[in-house]
Amino acid sequence: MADQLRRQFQEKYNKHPLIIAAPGRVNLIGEHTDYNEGFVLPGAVDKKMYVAMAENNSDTVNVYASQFNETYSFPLQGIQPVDGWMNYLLGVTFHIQDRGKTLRGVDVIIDGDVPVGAGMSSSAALTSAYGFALNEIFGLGFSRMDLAFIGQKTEHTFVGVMCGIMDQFASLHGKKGHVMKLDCRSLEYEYIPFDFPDHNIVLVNSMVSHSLAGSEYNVRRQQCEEGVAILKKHYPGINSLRDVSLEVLGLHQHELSPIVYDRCWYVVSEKERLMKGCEALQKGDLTVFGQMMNATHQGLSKQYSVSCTELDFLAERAGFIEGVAGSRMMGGGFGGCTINIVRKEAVENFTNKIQQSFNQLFKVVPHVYVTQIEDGAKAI
Ligand code: GAF
Repeated sequence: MADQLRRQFQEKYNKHPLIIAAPGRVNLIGEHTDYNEGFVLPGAVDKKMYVAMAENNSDTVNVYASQFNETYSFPLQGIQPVDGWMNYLLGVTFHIQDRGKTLRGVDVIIDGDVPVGAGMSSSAALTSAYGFALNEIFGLGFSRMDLAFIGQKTEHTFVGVMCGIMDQFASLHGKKGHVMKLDCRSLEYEYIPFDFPDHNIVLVNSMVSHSLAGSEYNVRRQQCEEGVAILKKHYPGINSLRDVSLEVLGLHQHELSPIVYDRCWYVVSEKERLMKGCEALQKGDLTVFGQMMNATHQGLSKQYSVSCTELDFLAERAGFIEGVAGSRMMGGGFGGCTINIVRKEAVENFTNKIQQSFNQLFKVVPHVYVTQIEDGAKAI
C-alpha cells in the first residue's frame, strides 16, 4: 500500500509524501461504557486508513479520496461542517487551529481498507491518520492522546456523534499482540497480551451499514445521563454510571422510566462483566471470556436495544458452530460486525457455515475478516 500510494502521490502532485497508517479497532468487551466513564478493552487491527501528505506552499488543503475517486479542496480559514467524508478532515483541521497551532496548505491522498460503516471505526482511523500526519509535518507537538481528543471533538462538533474516546484512543495507542484496558475516566491504560496462538479474532459483517447509529447513539447517551441525574439527587457523589452499582440502581428503579432503567442496567452490568472478562483473559480462560461476550450481546440486544435482526442472528448462529468461544455485536451497533473468538482450525468451517446460513436467510453473503492485533498509528 505504501509504495502504491507513493507512486500515486508522485503522479498526482509530483512530490514525495509522508505516509501515515492508522488502524481500525476491535473491542473485546466493554461496549457503550466509554462515555459512561467505564473501562473498555480494544485492540488496533490490521485494517487501516492511510494518509499521504506533503506541503503545497498555499493556504489550501487539497484532498483526493482514492476509495471514492473524489477530490475536495478547502481553505484553512473559515472552516465549516459540510456533509460527507471530508467533514472528518475539516474538523481535525479546524480543531488543530483552534488549539492555537499554525497550519499551512497540504496536498493529501487518503485510502484504506477499513470497511466503512462496519463498526470497526474507519472514521477514527481517518481522523487519527490525518491528525498524525499534520502533527508530524508541522511539528505541532501534540501527544497521541491530544490527537485522540481532536478526533473525538471532530465527531462531536462536525459529525454530530457524541462518541466516547475508545475508537480514537485505540487507533493511536494500539500495540501488536495486545489489547488495552483503558479507564475512560482517568485515561490510564494497561496493555494486556492477547496471547492465544490457537485462536483468531474473527469479524463477521452483517452488511447492514450503521446509518441510524448517529442519532440513536446520542439518544443512548442521553438516557444514561438521565439515569445519572436522578440518582445524583440521592447520592451527590455519583457523576456517571461508573459510580453506580446494580444494588443502588435496583433501589431506585421506581424513579426511572423502564427504558432508562434498562439502559442503565446494561451499562452497570457490562462494567462488572468487563472486570470478570479481563480476569479470565489474564488467566488464559477463553471459555469464561466467551460467556461474558455472549452475555454482553444479550444486554446490547435486549436492554440497550442497539442490535438488529442480522446481528442477533449472527451472534446466535455462532453459538452453534464448533470452535467458537464467544460471539457478540461490536461497536456502536445498528449494523456492522460481530466479533467472534474462534479456534484457528475451526475458522474455515465457521466461515462457511455462517456465510451459508446468513445468505439463506438474508440473501447476502456476509464478509468475514480474520484479524490480527497490530500497532497504532505510525509513519510507514
Ligand atoms: C462507537 C463509539 F465511537 C465509541 O466511542 C463507543 O462508544 C462504541 O461505539 C460503543 O462501545 O464506536
